[in-house]
Amino acid sequence: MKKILVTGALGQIGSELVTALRETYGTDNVIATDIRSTEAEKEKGPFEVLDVTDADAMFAIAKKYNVDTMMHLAALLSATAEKAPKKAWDLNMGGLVNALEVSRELNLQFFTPSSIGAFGPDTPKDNTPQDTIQRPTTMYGVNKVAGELLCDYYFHRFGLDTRGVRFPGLISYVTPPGGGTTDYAVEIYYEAVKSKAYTSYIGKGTYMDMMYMPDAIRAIITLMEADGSKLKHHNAFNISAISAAPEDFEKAIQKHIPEFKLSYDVDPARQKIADSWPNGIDSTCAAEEWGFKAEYDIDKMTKDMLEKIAAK
Ligand code: VAH
Repeated sequence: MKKILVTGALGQIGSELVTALRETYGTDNVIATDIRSTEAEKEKGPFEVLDVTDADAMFAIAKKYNVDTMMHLAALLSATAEKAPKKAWDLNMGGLVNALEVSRELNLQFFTPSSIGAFGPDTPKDNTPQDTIQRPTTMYGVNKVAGELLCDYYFHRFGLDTRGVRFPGLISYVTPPGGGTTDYAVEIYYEAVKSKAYTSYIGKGTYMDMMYMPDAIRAIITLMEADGSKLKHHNAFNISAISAAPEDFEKAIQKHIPEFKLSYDVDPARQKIADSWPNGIDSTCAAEEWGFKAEYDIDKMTKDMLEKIAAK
């Protein structure tokens, strides 16, 4: 039976991943950790406060619970990282090296996400291949490319079973994202329900890969359960479900809220980041090597998002 340590467990991905892992493997087999704690979290299952830049603390928690799997999610996202690049480097890379070292010392199976942010302006923008040029122009992207290479290194050098995916922008209604470039694609649904109007900081015609959180969570668990001998790539699998621009969300929302109005007030900083990323990536390797398949297109996601937010 798996015993899993999750870092960044209170984040947009972590909060839903912990719930899904506990349903799959049992509450007591999933140790949630984050830089802060809440009483509510402690009541849901094993929880520890952990600053991922503290290697000794991370090792102690992994040892205390005798885990066999590490899912490392704690990181600063793209827009925040551009405002504080040195802090982002220290947290994103320091935390990752600690998680890899603890995993190596205790021989844990390892997961950490990369992102479409690992691509840059020179990367082919459409049907972006699994293996292609990666010269990102953001600190977040530099962190993600370095992270991909580090995870490959730990696999080849130490035989550590490292696995990961390049996530698109993730859309969810449980825990809001913080400091991302794709956050507009979450905000738009909340504002559609609340005020039937939204002003997008990303401009019309800006295509980016997106995915509904249920598809993302299923992808993590499917990849980690896959037969490792069948994986040609181990880390940084391209996965996507939707390639969309703000006007595509507007159209999908108007099928449910006809009076919904989308306007634009472009934020140059986040637009610059978005413009450096692909329009749509190719997920063939993930499909062939471990059976990745997204179930939510923009219409199915929009229906569920609006219903769930209205019910909150
Ligand atoms: C961000 N949501 O915007 C994250 C993600 C692909 C985007 O990495 O930074």
